[in-house]
Amino acid sequence: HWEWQYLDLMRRIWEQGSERQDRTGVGTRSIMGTMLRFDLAGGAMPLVTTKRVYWKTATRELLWFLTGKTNIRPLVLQGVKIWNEWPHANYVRETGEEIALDDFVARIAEDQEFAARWGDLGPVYGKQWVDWPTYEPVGDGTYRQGQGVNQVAEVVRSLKENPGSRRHIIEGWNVAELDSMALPPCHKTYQFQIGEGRLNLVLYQRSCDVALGLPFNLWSAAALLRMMAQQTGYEPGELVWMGGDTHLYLNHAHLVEEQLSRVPEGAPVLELARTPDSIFDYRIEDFVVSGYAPQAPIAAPVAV
Ligand code: DHF
Ligand code: TMP
Repeated sequence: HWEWQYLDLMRRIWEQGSERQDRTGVGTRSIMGTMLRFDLAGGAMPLVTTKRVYWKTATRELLWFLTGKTNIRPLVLQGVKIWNEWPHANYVRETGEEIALDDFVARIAEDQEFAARWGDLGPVYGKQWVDWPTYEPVGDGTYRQGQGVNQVAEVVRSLKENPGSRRHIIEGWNVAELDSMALPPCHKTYQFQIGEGRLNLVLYQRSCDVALGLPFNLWSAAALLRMMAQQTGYEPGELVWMGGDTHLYLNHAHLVEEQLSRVPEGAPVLELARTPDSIFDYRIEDFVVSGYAPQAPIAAPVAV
């Protein structure tokens, strides 16, 4: 079962990882440089079964990236909570007002102006993926803003027009804009490749929360690969996931212990119910999962 790769990684980090103080102050055990591989033939998906993973939430996040939006309000309005902590922490830091997370999120939902001011994460994934900023020299030594680059559309085009290329890349790490992002991108580089008529993808993730983030990241990368394959007419191939600092937070001990006592079950399959006109036209109803009977959820706090 593919999922042993995930569980083995979790065990290896917990037992052999080096302990590090990290930005959040929680502390981690960590291994630098890791890899997982999955074959997506036949609709198979790397969807973790040893706890319930909210794959619809992860899919909604992916579709939100593809809209180019960076404000959490559209997620909040769909009940997706995974990005709420960062704008909240920013609000509390900047205003000094000790508002509870739930009250802050309710205001984001109710008040569009408040959301515009306080709900934005800065130029994170969505912005860089579909509207990477460019600058053109004016001639007098100054620059003006040029047309943004839609990297996702470019990759769809290059896969069709130049399938042998080794340059099918979507990059999130815009060095010039890192300082204005709530979090610099974790899943930062997507490289597609055609081999033996199949579409493969290497994802490089510079920093990985194995307990909370990774199940989402694997699902989303596989879903993106499937969508790209559908749009370009290739069969889905392999997903190769590469991690930089791959870690477990020290306050996830209960999750690690519980999850490592469980055994993977079943082979969930994703069907794309429709072929949308473009990579930007998918809707949540297009994602139909069968064969997913996960074990019980395991809640754990997210390090902010
Ligand atoms: N920070 C940290 N420390 N770890 C992360 O994984 C992380 N991920 C981010 C932003 N910042 C992060 C965006 N993605 C959850 C999952 C993914 C995610 C953020 C949070 C999470 O809390 N998952 C829980 C609950 C999911 C839910 O309620 O919908 C889970 O049990 O999977
Ligand atoms: P960092 O910016 O200090 O590396 O912290 C980011 C944390 O969030 C780190 O624990 C990795 C985690 N993370 C994921 O694992 N996956 C994700 O998709 C995101 C956004 C964050």
